[in-house]
Amino acid sequence: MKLITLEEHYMSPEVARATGPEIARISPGFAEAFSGEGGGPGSPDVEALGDLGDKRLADMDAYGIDVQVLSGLNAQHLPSDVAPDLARATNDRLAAAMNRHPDRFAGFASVPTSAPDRAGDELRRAVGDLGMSGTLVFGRTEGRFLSDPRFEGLLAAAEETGAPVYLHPSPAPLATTEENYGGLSEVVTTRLQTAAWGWHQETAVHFMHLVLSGVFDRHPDLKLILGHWGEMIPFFLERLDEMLPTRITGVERSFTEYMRENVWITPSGMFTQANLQYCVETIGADRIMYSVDYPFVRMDGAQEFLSEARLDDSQKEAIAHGTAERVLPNLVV
Ligand code: GRE
Ligand code: ZN
Repeated sequence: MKLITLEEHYMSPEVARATGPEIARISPGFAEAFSGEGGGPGSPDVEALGDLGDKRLADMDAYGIDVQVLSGLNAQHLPSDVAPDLARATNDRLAAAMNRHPDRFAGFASVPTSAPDRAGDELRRAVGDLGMSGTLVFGRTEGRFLSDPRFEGLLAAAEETGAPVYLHPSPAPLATTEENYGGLSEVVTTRLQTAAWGWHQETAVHFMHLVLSGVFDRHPDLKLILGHWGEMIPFFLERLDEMLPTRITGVERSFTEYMRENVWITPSGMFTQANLQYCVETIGADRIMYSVDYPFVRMDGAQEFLSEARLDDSQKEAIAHGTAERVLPNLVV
């Protein structure tokens, strides 16, 4: 089965250098807890992370991944004075890799959200001139959700170009982290606040802010993608709809309706059949796209997970590639 995967990362060296201090400030212990050296869970294959060529393609070939939609890490933590230039450079570098391998690589742009007036233009350039398929945004920027008025230009550009915003987890502000996750051993605190739970809870809350502040009412054609099976939201739709009905929220639709009309979800390498079955039932196979979260998660099992699923072939094809081809602009097929 042809596989197109959407949450597949690479590290741009200049962005890594510029964002290092901010990551260390808001997520102390992060580098130690996830250093590639020890090869612990969630530790990336460092060589693969930096690679936009042979190493990555060899892994894709070995595990039957046809196309990776690539995204650079952590642009939302760039200092505002350097963010526009570094986002631009990292997008140019990604576009060059896409041009070298147009049938294997597509791209989600890095956008300079810490210089928000420039973010919409960079997304338009990336989609219009560089052939990218959307943007992947690492959570909050300087503590602000994407519902903050400063990001209206970015959301308008995403809506107009048809480019989805993939909302990826990222460290919460330090105070949130300390309040909610402190008091345990450093490695446990760091993993609990990040990839084990905190990132996902915070991304879910971010999505709730988008809904409740009317982002999807102002931008009805905005497309949002959530990884990790919708960052737990599908499993709480009953509760959200019941406790936050439209007569209380004042927004136009229910959480379930926004999930079915503006949002697509991906597994991010969480290959659990029960989650897939549940999300197909509640959200629909045509709103699920595929992702591995390479190289934080390895690609083995990506083909088997879908081929073994208790779904009909048309549902499997939609999840494996069909929905991505329909929803993402510029996807070379
Ligand atoms: C990611 O997806 O970006 C990621 C990390 C670190 C650990 C796990 C993970 O950056 O999924
Ligand atoms: Zn990821």
